[in-house]
Amino acid sequence: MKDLQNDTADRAQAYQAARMRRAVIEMCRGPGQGYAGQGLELADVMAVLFHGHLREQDRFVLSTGHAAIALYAALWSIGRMTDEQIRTYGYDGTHVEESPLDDLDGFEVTGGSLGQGPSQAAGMALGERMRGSDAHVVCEVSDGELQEGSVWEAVMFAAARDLSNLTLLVNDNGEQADGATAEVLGIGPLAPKFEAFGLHAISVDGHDIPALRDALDAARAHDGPAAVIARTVPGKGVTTFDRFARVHYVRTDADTWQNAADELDAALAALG
Ligand SMILES: Cc1ncc(C[n+]2csc(CCOP(=O)(O)OP(=O)(O)O)c2C)c(N)n1
Ligand SMILES: [Mg+2]
Repeated sequence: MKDLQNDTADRAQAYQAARMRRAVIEMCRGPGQGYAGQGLELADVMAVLFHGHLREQDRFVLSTGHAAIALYAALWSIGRMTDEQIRTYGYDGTHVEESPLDDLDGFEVTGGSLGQGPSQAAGMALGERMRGSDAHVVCEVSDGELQEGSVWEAVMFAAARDLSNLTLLVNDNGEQADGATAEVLGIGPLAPKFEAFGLHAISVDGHDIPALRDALDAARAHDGPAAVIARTVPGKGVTTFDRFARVHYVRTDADTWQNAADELDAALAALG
């Protein structure tokens, strides 16, 4: 018999992911541009994190500054940002910048300079342990960021200090600003690499909500630091965005944004 509790959680998180995707389009359609691909690809991960996995005392570090749109959507979905706030995304003078500042509620670090989050998150995890807290730190990091040496210093540090309260969540979308990550500077094979550096590594489909939930739970339960490598698809959820799948930043016309909004409204209605 299907587990009713899990079934309900799947549906609730899928619904929240659909809401977040719709919010991502709402953020970009005003200025006509933004990091829509990243917002859409991270929605399932964010739904699992912000609608179940993260507890009050836990900390979420978004290392990939330009993926801030995904965290804005998540914060909006839990009522920590308003419609009015998210609609200022990317405009001059807004606090809701394309790359965020750490003085914004929900943002632990300023992430525009890539590759810094894992070190900061490892420091937070050590600090939480030293003060006797049971807080867990989850740090998102992109595949492109894994080309930064600082990430691997942080991973070695996490292993050396046995930071069981740290999970690295890799957004492995196979792309970076200048093309396919494998072609710019290959980073694989990722799981054996993290294992060799002393982390427990779990690979997962970044759009499979139950599998993501299990992977994050297993990483949290593991006696030592862990990496969850989530394979994601840029622009996931909007079929007309296939042509943007290899585009780091989306700038397009009002009709295209409207079509995306219509498709996501239909997806939401089907789930609601
Ligand atoms: C330290 C640093 N080096 C270079 C850049 C320029 N840069 C901005 S985005 C980006 C691509 C990073 O890869 P990823 O986050 O995987 O890109 P995405 O999948 O979101 O397209 C680069 C190199 C930067 N912001 N910081
Ligand atoms: Mg990438």
